[in-house]
Amino acid sequence: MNQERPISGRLRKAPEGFLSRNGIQKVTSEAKNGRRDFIRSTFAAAGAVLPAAMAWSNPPPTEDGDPHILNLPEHSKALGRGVAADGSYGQPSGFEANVRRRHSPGLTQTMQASVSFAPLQSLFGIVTPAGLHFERHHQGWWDIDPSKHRFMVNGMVKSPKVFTVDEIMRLPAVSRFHFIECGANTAVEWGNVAVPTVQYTHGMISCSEFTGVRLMTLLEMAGVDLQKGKFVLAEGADGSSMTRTIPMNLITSGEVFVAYGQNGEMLRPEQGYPLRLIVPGVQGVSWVKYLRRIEVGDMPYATKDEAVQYIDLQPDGLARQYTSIQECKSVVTTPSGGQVLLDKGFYNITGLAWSGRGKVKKVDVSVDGGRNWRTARLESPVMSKALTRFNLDWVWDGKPAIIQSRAVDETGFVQPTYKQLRAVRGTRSIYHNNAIQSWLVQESGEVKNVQVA
Ligand SMILES: Nc1nc2c(c(=O)[nH]1)N[C@H]1C(S)=C(S)[C@@H](COP(=O)(O)O)O[C@H]1N2
Ligand SMILES: [Mo]
Repeated sequence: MNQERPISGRLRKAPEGFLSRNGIQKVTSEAKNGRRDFIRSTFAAAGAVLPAAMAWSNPPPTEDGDPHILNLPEHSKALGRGVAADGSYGQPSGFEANVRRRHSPGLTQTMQASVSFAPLQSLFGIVTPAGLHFERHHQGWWDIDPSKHRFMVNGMVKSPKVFTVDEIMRLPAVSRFHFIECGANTAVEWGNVAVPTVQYTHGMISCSEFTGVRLMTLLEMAGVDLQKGKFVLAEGADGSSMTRTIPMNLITSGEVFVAYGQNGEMLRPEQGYPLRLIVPGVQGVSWVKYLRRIEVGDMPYATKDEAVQYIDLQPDGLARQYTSIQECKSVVTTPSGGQVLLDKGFYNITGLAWSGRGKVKKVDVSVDGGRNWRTARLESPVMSKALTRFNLDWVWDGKPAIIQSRAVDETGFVQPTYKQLRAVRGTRSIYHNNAIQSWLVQESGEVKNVQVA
């Protein structure tokens, strides 16, 4: 399970005397604003650590002035590889082979009814590359022939309709960035620390630009009866009988859509190719993959995946049903469990925040287990029901530090501590754990998953 790359791979110890001779001057002359000033002074304070790229793109000349031109690497002298004559689909660098989605051994009995987690610790920005999108299958995934796939609208409509994928792709399209989070994300941490890395604690979330047709457009084409029709049932074409009730008000608002596109290309088979339902802000299970049918009805359907599964057991022994919205949540992705800081000094604390109720308004970060908080920078774009990236400057003094993030959304909802969440929800739930995550940076630099009281 030790697939984590130490983040210190990006930092290098400068050669002796380097800061005073060359490096710091270069940075100083470029110092135009407070941020650069901050970085300069913190590197000076930290003593000897400076990202190599800030000062040099080539190795510095040696003492006798040798500019190293005779030591050019092979890739600067020989011909590189050409484009492929029969076309190609680009692949990540071979040096990034460790960046993979991974399953958690022992979590599920079969690989068909299982989960693979996205490597959040290795991702930048807010978009999840399609090949690293988390997977949750109830009965395996399929690569369905789009020319044979059909999508039906029936129930409380004037004229039930069957669409081909081509017919859907001719209709007015929308493209939107949204996160999808499995309701069971962070489930194993309800009672205590259970897994070592952010990939396993929070990796059942991904964010993509999806493209498709508003479900309302398709319902209107079938002559939906909005007087009677207050809910729809969404059904997938795999063997899991994945069916979920969705309230009509989410559909009339125009938010729900039937997607065929993901990050500029067709959906990946693992994500429901050729059609999947996008239900922004709502837990992943309602984003039905291999979507083949929408039935309009006048009450909730109480299917197996909402009556007995995907319910929240409360401390009093009763269970909540139809708790679909993914509440405001955030997590620091670097530094995070399994990573190693090799030296004290400057680090960029970074992470992700999201809310199923709209935009993220603010993220605060603590490095002392929640006693003091500083407000992080939110990187643009900040979009409704999409992942939001945050960053914060930090100088590690080499002493143990507990790093946390706390998000607030535009409704004013504040992400709870474990203490607050457990006071309401107990510890026996599976779904909707949005508690504040803590990472302990130990004196050795090793980062560990911990929970603070
Ligand atoms: N048809 C179908 N749709 C499905 C599922 C499934 O097993 N079959 N799993 C659901 C669950 S529980 C989740 S969390 C998401 C996962 O989507 P992903 O595999 O694209 O990450 O799809 C949902 N839609
Ligand atoms: Mo899920």
